[in-house]
Amino acid sequence: GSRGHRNFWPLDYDVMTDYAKSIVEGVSPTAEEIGMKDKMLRRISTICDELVPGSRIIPFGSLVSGFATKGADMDVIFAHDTVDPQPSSLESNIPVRLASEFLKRGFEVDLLIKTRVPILKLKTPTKETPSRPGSPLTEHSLQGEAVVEEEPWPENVSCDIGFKAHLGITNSHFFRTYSHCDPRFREMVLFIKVSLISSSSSSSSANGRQQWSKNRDLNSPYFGTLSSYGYVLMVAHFLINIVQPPVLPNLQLIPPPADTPVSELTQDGYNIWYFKDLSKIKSGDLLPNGKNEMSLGQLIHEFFQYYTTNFNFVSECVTIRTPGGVMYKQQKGWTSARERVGEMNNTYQDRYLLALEDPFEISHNVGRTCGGGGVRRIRGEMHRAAAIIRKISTPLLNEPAPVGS
Ligand code: 3AT
Ligand code: MG
Repeated sequence: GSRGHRNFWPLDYDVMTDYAKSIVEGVSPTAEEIGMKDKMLRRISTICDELVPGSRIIPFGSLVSGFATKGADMDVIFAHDTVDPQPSSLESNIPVRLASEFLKRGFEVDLLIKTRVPILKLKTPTKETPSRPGSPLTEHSLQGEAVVEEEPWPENVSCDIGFKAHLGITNSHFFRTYSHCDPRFREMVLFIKVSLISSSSSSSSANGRQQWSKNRDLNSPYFGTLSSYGYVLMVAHFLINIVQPPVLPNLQLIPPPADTPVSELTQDGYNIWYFKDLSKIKSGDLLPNGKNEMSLGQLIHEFFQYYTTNFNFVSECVTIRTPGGVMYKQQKGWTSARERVGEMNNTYQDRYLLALEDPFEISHNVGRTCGGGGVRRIRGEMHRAAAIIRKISTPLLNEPAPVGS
């Protein structure tokens, strides 16, 4: 802009760092909440096992990765050895049966089938609003005898159940390992989640000091922006491949020991190897150029600056595993949108306006949910965030610039 001198100011990130830390602390779930969710998982697991003996509930997502904010949803996979991929009727369809069961228990229930794999969205009953009669499933006359619970459920907790074991479980543990490498990774993810993207999970935490957070609505893959996971990839890419010296080592580039079991090497045909030895990771030996000593505030600022000025959204692809971390859409053939047919014969769009390569399923663009408007809004908010940080980090704003002439 017109204030060309601003780049010569040495920025002081103390205020920003303190601010970011207070936000992170404010949105982190308490030990009590984590315990409550563990217990809920066990109860849901028991219900599923009663309905489909031998089935398992496997958690993943932010509860596993450690990137959960207060009130975050729970993500689980329903796993069973003999799930019929082509159910012969609505009644034999496991997602539908589970939906019906939780409806009877007073949950709010929604079954999404337009997604790549079906997702059953559950929300525990609240005292004020018992299960809504207008819930989509009642149209298929799935309600039955209400089940009386021996113990009330914690109110207003959401749980998404997926029906196909997928790399989400692996990638959640992958990022959990990464967050053990350096606490700034989790802090950045949480700060960016609440400051920039979150419209649901942070609004309840009502932190009056948030300056740019109110319902920015940039975290809605269903409505043309990005999933939380997408933002995690953007932060990881920045900390592994961009900032110098890197904050995080590239765990995928460290060769596996010869005796590594195949289950740690490949899954669904994808290379899922990453280095998992926490004691080595924590020793710092994996960072040949020494430890990055930047403050949290500076890293957040540089993150926003990178994505608003250096990263080329049109031609480049965010990648974690690639040495050097630079990849072009052209190299991946990610150039024009195409339609695909999903598991339930539904079609969905693959778009490449924002290209985020999944660390394992490298043919999958995690940013495919982003439309043109979504990308513009995300970039706009990042711009705004960078400008705010620059402002609050510029000391002695009213004095003449110390450098330049
Ligand atoms: P929230 O706390 O829910 O905001 P999260 O990390 O749990 O953050 P999501 O609920 O959006 O994120 O997704 C749950 C997990 O599913 C996270 C990741 O392991 C996996 N996942 C989500 N989106 C994708 C994707 N597009 N590709 C691959 N894995 C994904
Ligand atoms: Mg989640």
